[in-house]
Amino acid sequence: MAVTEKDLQELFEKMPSKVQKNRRKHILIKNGEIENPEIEANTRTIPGIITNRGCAYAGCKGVVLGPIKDMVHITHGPIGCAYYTWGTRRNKAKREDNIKNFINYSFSTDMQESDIVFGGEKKLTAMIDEVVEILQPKAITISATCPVGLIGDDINAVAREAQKRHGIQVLAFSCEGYKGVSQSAGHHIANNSFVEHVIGKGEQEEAPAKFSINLLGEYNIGGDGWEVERILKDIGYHVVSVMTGDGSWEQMRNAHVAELNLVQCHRSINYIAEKIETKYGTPWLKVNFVGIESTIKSLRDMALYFDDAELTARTEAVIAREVARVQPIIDQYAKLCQNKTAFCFVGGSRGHHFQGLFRELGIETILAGYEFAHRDDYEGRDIIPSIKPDADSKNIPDLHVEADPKRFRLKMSPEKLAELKQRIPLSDYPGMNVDMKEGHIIVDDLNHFETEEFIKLLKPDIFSSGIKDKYVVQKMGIPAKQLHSYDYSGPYAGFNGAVNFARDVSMGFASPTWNFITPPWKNSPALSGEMNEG
Ligand code: CFN
Ligand code: HCA
Repeated sequence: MAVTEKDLQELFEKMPSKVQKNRRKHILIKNGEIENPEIEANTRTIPGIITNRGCAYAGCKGVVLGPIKDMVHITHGPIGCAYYTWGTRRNKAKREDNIKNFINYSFSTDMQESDIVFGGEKKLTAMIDEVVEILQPKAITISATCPVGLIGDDINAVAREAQKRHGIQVLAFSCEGYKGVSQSAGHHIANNSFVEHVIGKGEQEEAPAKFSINLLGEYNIGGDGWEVERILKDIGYHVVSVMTGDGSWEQMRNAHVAELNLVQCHRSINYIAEKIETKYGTPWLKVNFVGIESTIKSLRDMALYFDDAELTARTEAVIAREVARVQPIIDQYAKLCQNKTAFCFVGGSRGHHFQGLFRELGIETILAGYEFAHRDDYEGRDIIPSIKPDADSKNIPDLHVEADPKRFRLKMSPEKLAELKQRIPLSDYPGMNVDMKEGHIIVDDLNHFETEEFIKLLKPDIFSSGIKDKYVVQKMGIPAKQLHSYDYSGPYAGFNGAVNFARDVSMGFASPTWNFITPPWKNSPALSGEMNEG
């Protein structure tokens, strides 16, 4: 069943008029006849609406900094903020020789009422000294939570002093939760600091091996990064650094030597890719390792970039071997998924990335959207050149970057790069709106009310989102697959990931649980559509 403009109208009419006016701009029915429809995104959620969004602190500390294993990440603020950004996002990290791993610890100044009244700087200073004495990290981050900004603690001054006192890097992030309108502002704050203070500060001058790459915007949720690295290493790539899944400060400092930056999550890290190109001359390539087809395309684009006969042959050999191994297994699972429909609503890039994998299983995404993506994620930057990818600059000042005179090295001649950009659009990427099918719905910052209304209207076979709405949806009798934490399964990226995803999704459909749940519309003729029949 497709949603019509009339259905949308009825849905909007249930909202107060001010809310209606706002939400109309965030919801679209895909209509190919309207070229490039505008969607409002990256704007403030109406207070009081139940949204899945998080805050700037979550985007900075939880998403971008959190997975870096050899830095101690201190949350200056209440314990809840520290705990939430440590225990819920799946920052998986392996032990490595000569690289410390603090991922299993959560560090917080645990601010109390007296710290709010009298200031928390002394407590923060004492905590840094304690951390250095006990753990001897090479670098520390301090992230500010809301109260810190409100009482005016100067975390930058504390960091500067600590850096002098201990001779290690101490980075302060003014990522108070209320900055910006979502996590997205926090990504930007974290990235700006990395470009200024971490990347390019290592000793290495040359790439340590042929085909050296950085993997940007891969956060290793459920081990995705490990699966991608397995494939890349098998083909013959050398991974200099990953930002930031199972990431390391030591490795990030030498990221400038890589010959190519791969960008997996475009939302959270496009800032870095652009800045590294300007500062160190490293081109970037948008990739997507979610789904078999996208993985194959990404690997082939990379081979085109490096333009080496042996690498290209190896790429094809690995693709052929992997597809032969996984496709028969996926085909078995796909039998349970044919002609099913999905909602796919995640924070940033995954709302788009997982649609391909669903489609490979025979599942069509009929409603999708992002919590906090920007217009370029929906509409595609190439389509609207006036929209800069870092539209967050209206909240967070953009970092001005110039070529680093000591470190800038053209990784490829301008002629060769220009020619390649023709063949593989290195910086051109279609937004979600392009891939959605006719009549399907695109919703920005989907809220709880709309979730329930769209479920009743469209009755999807599977709902994919996060922890905040999963159980409401399951109680409506619909299997819900978390695409943030993967419900503690995974990896879902690469070839092995596609098998895991196919298994988990088909298991969701096959579960007898749904026979024991009566969705609300089964007992309500109006909701089931029975009243309209005959
Ligand atoms: S791992 Fe990434 S892929 S980083 Fe981003 S935009 Fe979040 S934490 Mo949740 S799952 Fe999600 Fe993306 Fe990039 Fe994750 S879709 S909301 S801030 N995200
Ligand atoms: C965050 C982190 C989160 C939350 C997931 C969810 C994640 O936004 O602070 O809502 O289920 O992936 O861990 O996006």
